[in-house]
Amino acid sequence: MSFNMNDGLQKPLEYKKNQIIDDYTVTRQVLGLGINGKVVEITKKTTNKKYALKILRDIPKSRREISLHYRSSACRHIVGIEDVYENVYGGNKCLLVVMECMEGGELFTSIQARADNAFTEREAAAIMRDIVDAIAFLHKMDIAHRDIKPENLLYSKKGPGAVLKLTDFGFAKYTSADKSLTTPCYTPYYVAPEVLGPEKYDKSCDMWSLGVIMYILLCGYPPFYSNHGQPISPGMKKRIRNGQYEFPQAEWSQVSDDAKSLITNLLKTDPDKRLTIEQVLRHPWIANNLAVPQTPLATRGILREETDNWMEVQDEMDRALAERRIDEDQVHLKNIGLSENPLLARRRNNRN
Ligand code: I85
Repeated sequence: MSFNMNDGLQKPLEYKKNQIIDDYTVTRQVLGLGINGKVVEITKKTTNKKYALKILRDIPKSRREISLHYRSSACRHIVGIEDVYENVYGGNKCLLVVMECMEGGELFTSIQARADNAFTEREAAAIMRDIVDAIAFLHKMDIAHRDIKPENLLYSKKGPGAVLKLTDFGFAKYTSADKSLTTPCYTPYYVAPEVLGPEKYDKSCDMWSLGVIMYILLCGYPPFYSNHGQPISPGMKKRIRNGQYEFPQAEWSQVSDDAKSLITNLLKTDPDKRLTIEQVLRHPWIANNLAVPQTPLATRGILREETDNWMEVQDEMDRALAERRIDEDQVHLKNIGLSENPLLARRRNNRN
């Protein structure tokens, strides 16, 4: 196996120039549609093994996606990259990413399909631990994923022994604190905030998503949703902005306080107050996930009842993520301005 060898000795990414169809049989089986490209099933000719192929246009953005994904794929909880091709396809330059095939499908589909009755808080904690490991790996390398959502969490296979992995680096961003290489010369007095970079706020976007996913894992419905079944209502926007959500008794009365406190500290509207991935790793519900109570959860039943609404839940998470990616950059600009500027600081005090 060429991926998941977490020995720090990753071979450099090589774009193969020969035709992908020399090495793989491309099927018509579509596995999914991303915003940036289609994912189809292919088989390697020499081994007859299945893989997933993501087809991207050859533009700088796609090269960044591939480079960040490739560097991350040494993690056990991130989908592995097998090969990358640079081919011309109908006159257009394309980048073809061959990934290990995740045959177990999406996280919540698999929870919903479980045959055994009880899905417990301890199992939810084990799943969270896997997602947390993926994010910790990325954040340590100063990579923010920025699109952590249920559709991007896939199981390696069906049944026991399946590994949960994160995919789609289409919005991922390198968030180096050290901009000295990219911006070699500025005088600190005059440096614009965007030059310093919104380092921390990209990572905090991942932490918010983690909070939303954990909430859904524990009850089967999202913390924020629109009341009338419309895609995105002004009311829902307002609740997200104000962090207005509840733990309704019916599903939450048996859930541990540790779990609720973790969610509460992930769904902080102020990114500065939100937990970092390092803090989550040390949180007892994650660090000690084997000792989490085996309380049965309502999740599976609710996911089944609400199957028809699941597409809407996904759309809403997409839009919320898109807004957050923009919003938190602005929050960052505001924060720097306030801290450096006595006039603004006085205005702020007057307001309160
Ligand atoms: N295997 N977001 C939703 C899929 N193996 N999938 C999406 N962006 C990506 C599809 C649309 C994620 O980068 C995506 C990307 C990569 C994959 C991917 C990678 C590796 C898979 C967009 C499957 C699969 C394979 C066999 C069976 C099944 C699923 O999706 C299922 F169980 F569903 F039947």
